[in-house]
Amino acid sequence: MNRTFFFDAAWLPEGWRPRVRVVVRDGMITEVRHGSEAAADDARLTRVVPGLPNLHSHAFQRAMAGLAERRGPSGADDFWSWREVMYRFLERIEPDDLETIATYAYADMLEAGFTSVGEFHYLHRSPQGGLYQDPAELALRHAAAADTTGIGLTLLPVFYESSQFGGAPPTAGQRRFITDGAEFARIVARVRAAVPASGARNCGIAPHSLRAVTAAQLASLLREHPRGPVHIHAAEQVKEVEDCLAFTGLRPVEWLLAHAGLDERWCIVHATHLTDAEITGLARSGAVAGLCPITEANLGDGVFPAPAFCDAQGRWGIGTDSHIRLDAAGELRQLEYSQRLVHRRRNVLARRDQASSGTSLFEAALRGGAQALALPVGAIAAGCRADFLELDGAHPDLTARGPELTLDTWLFAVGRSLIRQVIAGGETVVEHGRHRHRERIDADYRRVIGRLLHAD
Ligand code: NGQ
Ligand code: ZN
Repeated sequence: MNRTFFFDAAWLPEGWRPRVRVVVRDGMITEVRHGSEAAADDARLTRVVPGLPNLHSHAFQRAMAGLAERRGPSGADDFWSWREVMYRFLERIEPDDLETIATYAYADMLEAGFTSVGEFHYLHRSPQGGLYQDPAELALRHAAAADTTGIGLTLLPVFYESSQFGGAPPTAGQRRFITDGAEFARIVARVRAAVPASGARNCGIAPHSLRAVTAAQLASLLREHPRGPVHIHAAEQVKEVEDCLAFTGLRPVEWLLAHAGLDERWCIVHATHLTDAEITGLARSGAVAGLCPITEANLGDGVFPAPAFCDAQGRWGIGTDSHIRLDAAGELRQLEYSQRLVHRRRNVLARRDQASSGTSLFEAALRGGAQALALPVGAIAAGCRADFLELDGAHPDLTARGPELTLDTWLFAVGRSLIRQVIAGGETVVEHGRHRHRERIDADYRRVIGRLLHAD
């Protein structure tokens, strides 16, 4: 489909420019010109920025957002007790349920400012523990949800084999995640065939964590999949760092740097607990740190050492992980605010050559997100997918402010409700802040969630 757009002002790779005209063919930008005149049939938008890539999602967890905010019997609630609640929640999710939940999550993501997503997908088996007739049944439900909503998708099938360092057998709660090497290869091959790579689709692999995958399996996965994104959870919890040290003599990121050949293919999800040497090593590797600030705050993970990592030119992007709250501006605000609270300073992540905190944060997250998803996204430029957010230029908080204050105002002052329209792959998927299929998506979701929560 071909469309032309005219933006009063747009944030291009070179900065804010007035009167920008954009030509889109088959969902991709073919031409960008600023200082132009509008043509009669251009779609007209006020202030426009690229949609943000979301590099880390477990879509099904959206349905349990808000259900684990109650004190447990011991009063010692932490990441691991949350994980038990999450394992119980996923017990009875069937394929249709998963598609409905993922569709709901992706529609919410689009409304929240994310136009592409990396789905770190580990629910492979049925509730009874068997593989489906199509071993990629559940993976492909995410592709269907992406088709329905219009979001760009990099699918990352997860390899999961053990419950602890040293290859300890999986627990009963983990039975739906487990595959052997051959089953995993079939899932990846099936996804690659059913969801061909394009400007809006890609497929990588995700060894779940150093807890869940042995060193030998990781080596063979990397041999068998020499190209495409590789995502892994690492160094999120202090206990995980201690267990890794006890078993291998190295910390998780230290181990990955020494043994996994980290480079631009990799996304290290969380990377919360790092030594100075790990910070420099990870930054130099070219891998992306997959930060999930709102989930990390919700789970009590810790605070990422962002100033040192940014000083070392480290690359990072944003994931929404558990989807406890979907909000692109809110993720970047949380990242900056956690730094302000720890360091008792302001504008901690604003660059030396870019005074605006909002602009510095948004620019880094666009670049890191696009790299981690390995999709042509994250910029209003020829060759990129046409993913645009219209921030309401007529909003009272924006009218008297020049474009260069738009990102600071969005991230820090107004938030998610400033997003009026979202264009994904050239199509208008969100208007007046609502997904175009919102009514049907909500109705389906209400039906599914009612059954999942009240089945017994
Ligand atoms: C996950 N989530 O895979 O959904 C994990 C929990 C684990 C986060 N780490 C399970 N935030 O790490 O074992
Ligand atoms: Zn995760």
